[in-house]
Amino acid sequence: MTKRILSGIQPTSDSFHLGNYLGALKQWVELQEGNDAFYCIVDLHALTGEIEPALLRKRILTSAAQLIALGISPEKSTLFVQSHVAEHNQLGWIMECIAGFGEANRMTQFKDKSAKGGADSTRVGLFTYPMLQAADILLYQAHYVPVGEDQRQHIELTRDLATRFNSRFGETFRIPEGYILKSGAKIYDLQEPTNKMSKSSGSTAGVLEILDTPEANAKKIKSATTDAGREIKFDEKEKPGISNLLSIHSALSGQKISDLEDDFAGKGYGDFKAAVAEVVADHLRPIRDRALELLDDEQHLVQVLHAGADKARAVASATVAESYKNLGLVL
Ligand code: ATP
Ligand code: LTN
Repeated sequence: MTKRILSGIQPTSDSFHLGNYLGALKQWVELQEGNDAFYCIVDLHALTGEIEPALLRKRILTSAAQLIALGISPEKSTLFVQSHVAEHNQLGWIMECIAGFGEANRMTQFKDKSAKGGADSTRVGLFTYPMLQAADILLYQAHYVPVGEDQRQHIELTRDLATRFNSRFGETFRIPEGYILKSGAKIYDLQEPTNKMSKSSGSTAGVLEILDTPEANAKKIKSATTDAGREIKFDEKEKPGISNLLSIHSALSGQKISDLEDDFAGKGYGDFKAAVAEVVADHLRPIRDRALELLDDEQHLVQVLHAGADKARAVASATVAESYKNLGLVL
């Protein structure tokens, strides 16, 4: 049966990285086949951090270009920008009025991020972020929400809010389920292979970016941290660097890790790293080229996003109307 899929990604970096791609976006592409998928660039969520207008605009467009380039088809899926569909704010407010202060205060992402920034630079919007995320999901009556492990708590909150609303005001929302990849979904920083590859890691030396040149990425792979041994073997404890490179190769080439270990038996780290660099370049080159081509025609890109927003709005407005009616608001 066709399932409704909804997910979102923040436009908070100049380029997505390989962790985003292998941990999340590759699944988005797979899930658009045979399902009714809605994919959203959550620009309003990005306003909860530092706001740089010129940079934000550029990053929203770059995000869209990359999503299309890596395989999200605007014909198969509904690809849109959150701020183009005002219903997100409308239902977001309703969710804020359903959520308890205490339960919002238990969100670990808020606790982590606000602890880093300190009280003075923490915005109220960062606190209410999960209620807007709940609205993103519930507006589309999603069955599944493909996300990384870090989003599990936000999905649970979304389910709690929907259940509470339904039982208090009548059946309005589908209760969504997280669609969370188990092992193998985590790609680590090449320089610090015990930390996840992350856009906010401070340095990009260990981050493979989709929009980087193949040469730049090859250089990063060649200087990836490895242990002192010389065996190409998957052992996350003793050999986190080599294990990470094996995971990357395997995820992109489709070859089993055990086969790769056999292929590289007796060869050195240099040969192995060169092979990883080649696999990465082969996969990312066409994505990068297509994204840059799409960015050349900004007007067309914006048109595609507006068309997506029209499709999204049709679904979202029906949900808002239903929730308003059930709340007793006069339509
Ligand atoms: P930040 O460092 O600001 O938290 P991020 O680089 O982790 O950002 P997000 O925008 O939080 O990226 O994540 C987008 C999606 O990519 C999420 O579904 C997340 O789970 C996934 N993801 C991010 N980093 C990795 C990684 N290293 N390995 C696998 N999946 C990842
Ligand atoms: N919080 C998510 C981004 C996000 C999202 C969503 C994901 C905002 N709204 C709705 C799934 C569904 C993150 O930081 N990865």
